[in-house]
Amino acid sequence: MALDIGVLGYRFMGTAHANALARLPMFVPEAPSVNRDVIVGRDEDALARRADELGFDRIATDWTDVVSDVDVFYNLGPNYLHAEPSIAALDAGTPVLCEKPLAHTLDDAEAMEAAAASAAVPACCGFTYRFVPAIGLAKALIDDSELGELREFRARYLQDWLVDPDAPWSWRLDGDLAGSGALGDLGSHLVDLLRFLAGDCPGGGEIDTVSGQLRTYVDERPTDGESETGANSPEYRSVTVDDAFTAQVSLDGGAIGTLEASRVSPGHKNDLSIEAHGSEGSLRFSLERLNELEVCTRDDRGYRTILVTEADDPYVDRWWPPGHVLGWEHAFVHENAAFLSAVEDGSPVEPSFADGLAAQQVLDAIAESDKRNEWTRIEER
Ligand code: SOE
Repeated sequence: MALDIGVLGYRFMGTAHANALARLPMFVPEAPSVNRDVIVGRDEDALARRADELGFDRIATDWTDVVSDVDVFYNLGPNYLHAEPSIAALDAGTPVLCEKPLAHTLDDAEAMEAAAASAAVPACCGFTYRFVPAIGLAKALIDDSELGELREFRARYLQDWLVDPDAPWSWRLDGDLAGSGALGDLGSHLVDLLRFLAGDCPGGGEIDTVSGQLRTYVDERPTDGESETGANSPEYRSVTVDDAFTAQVSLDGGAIGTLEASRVSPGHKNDLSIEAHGSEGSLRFSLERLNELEVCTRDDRGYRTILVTEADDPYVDRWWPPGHVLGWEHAFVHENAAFLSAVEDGSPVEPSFADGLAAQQVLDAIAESDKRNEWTRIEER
């Protein structure tokens, strides 16, 4: 019996996940079969069009009608809408995948994690980049001590879609709706990847103290339509989130690191890059060259580039012969297969809402450190 899927949100992430769901029968046939049942949004005309384009059977304009009516609920809406629908779904016993960051506030993230902890169903936070084959290989190398004891971790995520001061205002630029800017939107990926890659190795562990700086360079932007509240939008609206952040972090295992993200770095499109340096070696990854992993281990004189397309590389056996490279969207197929298999087995899923909350605690501490202008400890609030 196919799992009926309900999805809140039908734009960028709605498309990425709908595409992944459509690929499953062909490339991951052992994954549960799914029915793209209902897509939820506010604009009925846009919804009807997108439901047709994304292959959903029906539309709904009220998520409360959906969360207990489907087998699985995907919350791909704006950050301020992550908590209430996800908690309602979990309380109704419906498994949830919620996009990152888990929430726009630490309080909401804690409430979501608590709901997931008491629900007997999987709750996944959409840190998709864990499911890139080269990231899976990086984790295997680190866990096999190929780098020795981790000492330094450097991660950055640079984009430039807000370089133009006339790039229109959106909910992502409102602290009350998004929670933060580059910090939560992009920094959440960096924090999760650091936790995923370094969480289980000597020198790694959890981030315990941070020192952060946030910057907003453009403090108002033009609106190009109705505001989130539906009121007639003024010509310009304030930007109340960061355009960019940098942070120094220390891990409880002793390693140190830097995390930085920006949405105003000219020439950088989707430039997530990671470097990990240990006592025995280093590795380097770039999302814009996501099929490659650069590695320098004890026997190498410098970095060598591994093309991560062999059948025994993580997830690759789903796809093509060696050298037939994958794209950004394939990680969503891997993520959906893992999540839906956990739904079918009733087993825990990672990244979980607890992972989402752990990332939110770091984001919150970085913002707090910026406010206080001092190092700040990650509080288990
Ligand atoms: C916008 O910055 C964005 O779409 C992020 O929200 C995604 O998480 C990232 O993967 C790509 O860029």
